[in-house]
Amino acid sequence: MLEDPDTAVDRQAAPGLPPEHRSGFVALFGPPNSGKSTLLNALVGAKVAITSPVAQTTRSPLRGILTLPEAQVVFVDTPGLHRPRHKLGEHMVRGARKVLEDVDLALLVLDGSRSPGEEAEAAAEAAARVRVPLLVALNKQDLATEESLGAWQQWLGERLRPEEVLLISALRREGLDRLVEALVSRLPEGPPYFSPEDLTDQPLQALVREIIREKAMELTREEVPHAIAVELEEFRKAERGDVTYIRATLHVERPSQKRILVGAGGRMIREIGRRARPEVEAWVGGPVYLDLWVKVSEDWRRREGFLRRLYPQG
Ligand SMILES: Nc1nc2c(ncn2[C@@H]2O[C@H](COP(=O)(O)OP(=O)(O)OP(=O)(O)O)[C@@H](O)[C@H]2O)c(=O)[nH]1
Ligand SMILES: [Mg+2]
Repeated sequence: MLEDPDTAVDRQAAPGLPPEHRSGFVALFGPPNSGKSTLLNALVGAKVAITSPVAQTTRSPLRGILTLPEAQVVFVDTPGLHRPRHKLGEHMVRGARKVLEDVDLALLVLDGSRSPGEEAEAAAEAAARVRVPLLVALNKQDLATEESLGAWQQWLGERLRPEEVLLISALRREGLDRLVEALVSRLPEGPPYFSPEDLTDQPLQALVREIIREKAMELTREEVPHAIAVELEEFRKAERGDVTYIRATLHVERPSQKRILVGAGGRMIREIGRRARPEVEAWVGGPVYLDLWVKVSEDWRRREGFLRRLYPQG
């Protein structure tokens, strides 16, 4: 795999910090589709995680960094907790649970616009086990009703008794200042973990893969979005002023899905590239040539070897 940037700063040498500077890690966890990645982006003020209307978008934990004068909050976005049906699902849930073992605070993100149901159970089980302060963000307040919020308040009171429940809309960026305040006040004192200009710890290559996957998910339906995995085959960084060449393979599970992703006369795959390119170029910092290919990798979501290659941290 390609290299991770070394972004960590020396925690001993941080001159000019206020004496009560706080820093720490906050897990964003919860059921699929509750808005965790949207919230991460809103908090960080940049798109560091992909989002989509379909559940189970995020596949591996990733960090977004918020640096304030008085604190640095490292948010860890996690895959939605659910009952897995294949090895990829197991990998996702395992990754999310592991994050909860190693953070300073846990923020359970729930969809406040839907009453608690079956999909909240896996999150409730994980939340009941956290050993750090638990806060709850009832998200999507722009869509919520008194009834749905009331149902959540009752459910939370009976099941989890979090330290604080905050009503927010990640999409509309409402309630975020109060949320950040509630989190920062509970972080331990200490110097920052990352440089102030860092927004994420993901390598450029990981961001590019995810942007391509987001666009492919956006343009497909039903099972297809879930069956897509993106692998970078080549990433030739341009010399000054030149074009960066990126070749990626979009893996799908069946020939029918490949036909959809390629599209008539290659129209679909070109559209994916067209949508991905500006965002990729913004991260790369210059012009990019995206060379996208589609390949059938049968039942890859059930194959350990494939998952280990594409999602090595699990
Ligand atoms: N109306 C509304 N929609 C929201 C809000 N927050 C997130 N969404 C939408 O909810 C959907 C899911 O958002 P994501 O951020 O991908 O959800 P997630 O929790 O990261 O999902 P997984 O990664 O699948 O677990 C997207 O269509 C978002 O635009 C909100 O505050 N209001
Ligand atoms: Mg997500």
